[in-house]
Amino acid sequence: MTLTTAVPTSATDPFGDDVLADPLPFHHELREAGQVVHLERYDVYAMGRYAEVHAALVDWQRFQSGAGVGLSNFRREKPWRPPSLLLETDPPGHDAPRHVLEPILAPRSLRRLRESWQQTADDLVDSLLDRGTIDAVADLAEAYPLRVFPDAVGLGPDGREHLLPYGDHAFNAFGPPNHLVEKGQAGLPEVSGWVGEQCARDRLTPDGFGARIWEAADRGDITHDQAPLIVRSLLTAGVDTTVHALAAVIDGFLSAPDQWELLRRDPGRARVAFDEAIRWASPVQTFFRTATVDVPLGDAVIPAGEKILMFLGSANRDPRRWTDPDRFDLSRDPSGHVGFGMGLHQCVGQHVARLEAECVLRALASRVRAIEPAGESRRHLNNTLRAWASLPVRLVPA
Ligand code: OVM
Repeated sequence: MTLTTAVPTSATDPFGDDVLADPLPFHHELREAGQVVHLERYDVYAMGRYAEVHAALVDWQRFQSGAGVGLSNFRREKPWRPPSLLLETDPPGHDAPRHVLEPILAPRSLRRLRESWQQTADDLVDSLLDRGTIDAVADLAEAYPLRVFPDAVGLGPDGREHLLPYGDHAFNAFGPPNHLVEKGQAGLPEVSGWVGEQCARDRLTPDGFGARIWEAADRGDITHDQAPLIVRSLLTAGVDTTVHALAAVIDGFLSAPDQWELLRRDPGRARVAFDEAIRWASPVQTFFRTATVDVPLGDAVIPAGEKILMFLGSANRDPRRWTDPDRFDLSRDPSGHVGFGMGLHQCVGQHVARLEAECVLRALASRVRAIEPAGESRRHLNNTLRAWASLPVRLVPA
């Protein structure tokens, strides 16, 4: 076999603690090594450059999701849970669930939530200002989504503490079975059992996203068997993602206090600030695809059936695409970033995330003169998420 001799290789474990804690040096190596790199440790391929990652994301025919978007190849291994009808599937099966969920989470459906979500953000920030020094992760980035999103889905009041551990485990499970996955195993039966139960029709309030999914089954747009799994996608992908995205935007402003001044002067920049944070931090760092055919790429060939790890976070800081990519900069146009993916599978919940972030940033911008570091920040390690465990900050009132 000489096929792979043209492919540069790396012996680094991208899911090792050191890389997860600070992935940027590895991303640089990956981009410099070539269009595609073979990762010896897992015998998979990797892409770190914007052009290649973007091209693969929009090429669902040659880069499929149905074999799983984690390291595990569903053609050979049993998935840890029934595969997602949205994330881990390809057309044509993917299409009905996607078409059902899209309008439920579209901007016009979210309009009715804006006023109360803004009020909740205003109240939360007022209470945080009374305390002065807070942990921007626990007290803001976790607290806010947990106040608005489970209600919007239509969950009951009990057991909501399982949401974050479930999402954290699901995102770990896209990686190899390392200590981060093992850490989640002990509590998994209870957490996973609770999540499964909440997807049933009679557990959901009649006015939420969940009820609307079940109504789509009544119309025949999806089957009644599919409805609970689509509700499960909301519970899997809708909480940890927004938590770590909110933490990222706070971290962005900590890294560039002059940008906070810009937002304060013009709170209309809240949306661009959030998208720039998604580009800059890429809370979802990676997803795999599987080659459906031999894919030639420069001098290399990715053989059919092999997994390819796409580094969204690396593409979002590729200097071939972005000027001064490491700078958190509200004056750039971050659109085109791949932090929400791209193409057919692009994040269906992105408008929910943007609305949450806009409410939080507007509440902060009108009340807070400065956000200052107030202690040691701590990373939270996850095989897929770029996350903070703790960001102690002082909120200086305006
Ligand atoms: C899902 C899903 C979708 C996107 C991300 C994700 C855990 C899960 O449909 O369950 O991450």
